[in-house]
Amino acid sequence: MSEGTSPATPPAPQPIRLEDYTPPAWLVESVHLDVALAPSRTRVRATMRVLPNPDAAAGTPLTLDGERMTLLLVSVDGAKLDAGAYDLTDSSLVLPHLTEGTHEIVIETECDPQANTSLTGLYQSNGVYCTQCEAEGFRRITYFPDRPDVLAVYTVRLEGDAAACPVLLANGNCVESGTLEGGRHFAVWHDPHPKPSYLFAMVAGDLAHVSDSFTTRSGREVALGIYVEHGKEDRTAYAMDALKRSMKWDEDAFGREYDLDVFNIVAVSDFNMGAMENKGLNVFNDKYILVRPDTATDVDFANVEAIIAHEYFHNWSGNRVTCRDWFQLCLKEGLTVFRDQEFTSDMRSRPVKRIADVKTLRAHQFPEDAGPLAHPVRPTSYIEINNFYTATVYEKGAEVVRMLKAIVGEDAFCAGMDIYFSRNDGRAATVEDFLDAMAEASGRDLSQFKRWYDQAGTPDLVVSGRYSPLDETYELTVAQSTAPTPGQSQKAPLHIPLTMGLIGTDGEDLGLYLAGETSEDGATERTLELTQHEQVFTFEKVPSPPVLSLLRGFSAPVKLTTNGGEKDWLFRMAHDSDPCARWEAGQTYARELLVAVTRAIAAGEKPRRGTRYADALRNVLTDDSLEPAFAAMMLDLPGEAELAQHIGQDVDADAVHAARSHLHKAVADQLGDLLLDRYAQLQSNAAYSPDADQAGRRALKNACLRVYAGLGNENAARLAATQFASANNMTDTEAALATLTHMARDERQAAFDSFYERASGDPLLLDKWFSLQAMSSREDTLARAMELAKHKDFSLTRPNTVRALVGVFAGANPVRFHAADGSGYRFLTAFVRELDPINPQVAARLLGTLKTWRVYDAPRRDAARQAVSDLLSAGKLSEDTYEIATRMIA
Ligand code: 0A1
Ligand code: ZN
Repeated sequence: MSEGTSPATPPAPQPIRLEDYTPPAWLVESVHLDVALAPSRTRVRATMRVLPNPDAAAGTPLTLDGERMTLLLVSVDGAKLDAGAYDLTDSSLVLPHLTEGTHEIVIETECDPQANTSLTGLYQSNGVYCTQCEAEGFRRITYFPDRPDVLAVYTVRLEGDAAACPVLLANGNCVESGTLEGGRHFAVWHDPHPKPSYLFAMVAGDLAHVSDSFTTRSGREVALGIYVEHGKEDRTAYAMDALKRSMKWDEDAFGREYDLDVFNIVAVSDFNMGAMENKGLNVFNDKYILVRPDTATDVDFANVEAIIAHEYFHNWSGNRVTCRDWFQLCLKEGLTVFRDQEFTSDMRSRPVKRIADVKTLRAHQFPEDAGPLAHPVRPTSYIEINNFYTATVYEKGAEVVRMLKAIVGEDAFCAGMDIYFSRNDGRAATVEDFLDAMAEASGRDLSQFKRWYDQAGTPDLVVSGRYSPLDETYELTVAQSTAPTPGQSQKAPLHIPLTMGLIGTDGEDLGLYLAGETSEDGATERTLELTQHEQVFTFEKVPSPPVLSLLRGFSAPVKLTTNGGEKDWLFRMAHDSDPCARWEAGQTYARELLVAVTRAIAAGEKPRRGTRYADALRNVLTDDSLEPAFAAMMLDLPGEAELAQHIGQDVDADAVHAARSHLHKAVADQLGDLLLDRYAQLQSNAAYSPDADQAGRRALKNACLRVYAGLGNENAARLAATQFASANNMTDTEAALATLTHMARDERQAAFDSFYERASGDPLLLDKWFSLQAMSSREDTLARAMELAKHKDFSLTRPNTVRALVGVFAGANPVRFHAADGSGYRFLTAFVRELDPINPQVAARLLGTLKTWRVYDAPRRDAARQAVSDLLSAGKLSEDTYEIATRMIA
């Protein structure tokens, strides 16, 4: 650099593109890893047999990915290489002169697990060594072609201090172990199934363990182990039970059997995501393993069950059949989410699970699809792949599988799954492989359906129905469109399954006779297939004007507008035979009411009190035929974030909050005594069980408390404080605190202080303490969050705690996060800046919570843009955070 010139700006990170995919030039047959564990100087000796890929261009150098390690030695076929014989950069090691044929490459490296706060590669969590290799963490353990289409057989020899690391685990089966001099010991693990490097795992430390076993349907005895910190063994029973149920379910529902002698799970407290499906050695965020009635809520129990299942199901959808490249991530994730959703539906209530999934989709994926971070289920480019573990890839990916099933039918879907698994077993597959299997099994042309993978954005369906009394027909006109998303201005029509019914005046479903069909159908529900911008369906033999019930079972991830109104919604809240559509009728009514209240408040007019809506909820509360969990969902008003999304532009977060509080209070006023009666009836002295029935009753009881608390008065505070004091399970404790947290009353402080004492020394409880305060709608919440970020129990190196405080504030407290003066945004971006050098992955995810900023009004938009611009100009960011920040304000 010459004097007087400023340093050159580093080049902007370059995206990786799907269209540039080329097969690997070299394959790896086998890898032997020799790992000598030490906190700051762990040595890894990798011995691999490599051979040219017959499907790739010959004569290409061998490129190995690697970063953040010290290279100690490279040898080829027994001969050590001089530094001049290879090219070493910050991110790769290239061996340019390999001749054709098979070679043995030996590489020795050293890394520093203790200093690794990014929690990818090899790191320590509370003194336990563990690894996280998805997506590209293996390249921090050794130099290797770290890409999912290079599948190798792994043998791992782990050596460590016997006192510090009595437990030594890796993938597969343990084939040897023994003691060594100097207080050290070793274990050798062999995994016979070829796998990509992202599924590699090892764990070493002083852990307690509980064991059990499972016998597969062909008689293989599998030893099951769950490893946890000492003293936490009594929180593992539910996870173990869920694991055994998952193993059985995958045999029954998908014909998939487990394929090793051992299945181990390790729970660690510091983990970037929920859990990881490493072959035979799943590593979990301990939040999703450790549950006991006094430490975990019903929702926590349900999450444990679902995530255990999810990771286990990956053994086939992800591990046996893996992904060719990271653009195909939905192939394993969407499919596995679909499979875990089906498992939960079979274990619990199918309608309640479906509604819960729709709520999740609407809360997380719809806003993503409508904002600056929108991307297709199969993205076409990325800078940092870790930024694409998104609601779109996971949840919308699962919806796409569900729609496919609706279109091809149950039998063809099952046949297609069998073809997919058997044809691609041991392969790195693509979305096309999946669709080919389904097309073959069903005989259907899925070329238009494939657009769901490539086109971002949530389609809008506008539907109008017209009854003709003269010829007793009902004509349904359906138009579809999708708004432009970043990089995709033109949208083509999608192949959409629309499940519907017509309800007669007596509340009974009518038989459906579609004009032009030769067979007399008469079924009361059917799935229409939309393929064009606009389509008309005519139903015959309709004796009187029906009420239209659309999107039953939420058959497609779309936004729906119909020409129905309040009368229809009320009718369907009472009569729709499809629980999902019935719930949706209530939500639609409440949403429209809330929009009207927001407008009235802004115009200085007297807002409506929702009398008819409250009457409909009264019916829900007194209808004993309803499942309590379903009734609880019916009682929930749409959230403020969802309303903001629904309004879509120039949203004033304070007005939305005021409107929702107004309607909440109005409903509480009108239902007051009934809520108290139901609350009292639902109290139970039965011993706690996390099963769906009991959990459903608690959900309804706590929904009564929550709605009643809309009164915000002394009675409500007393009720919540009494529940807090007398609760004998965490579900009730947390529900009481979640009610008190919004109040400005003495009971609140007393309860939080008492909970803090109880949480002392228990990180999972402390995280609840942080998040219950961060979600408070009180005006002083930001100030409190700033204080809490300096609390002695808060730490930037613990992702769960960061998410509990900052993630909850930004993601679940719209009125305070979207403060008009931008203070919430600045809190977030300042925090992200501090966290970025420590843990870029978590920092980038946190920044993603800003993705809805464009729907807010001008002062908020200006403040959000400014906060992100300031972050970008404040100094070098990680690629993870840089990518999110630039897309956010592009
Ligand atoms: N495949 C895991 C999730 C996961 C993804 C990435 C991770 O690190 C970047 C860790 C875990 C799953 O779907 O459960
Ligand atoms: Zn997954």
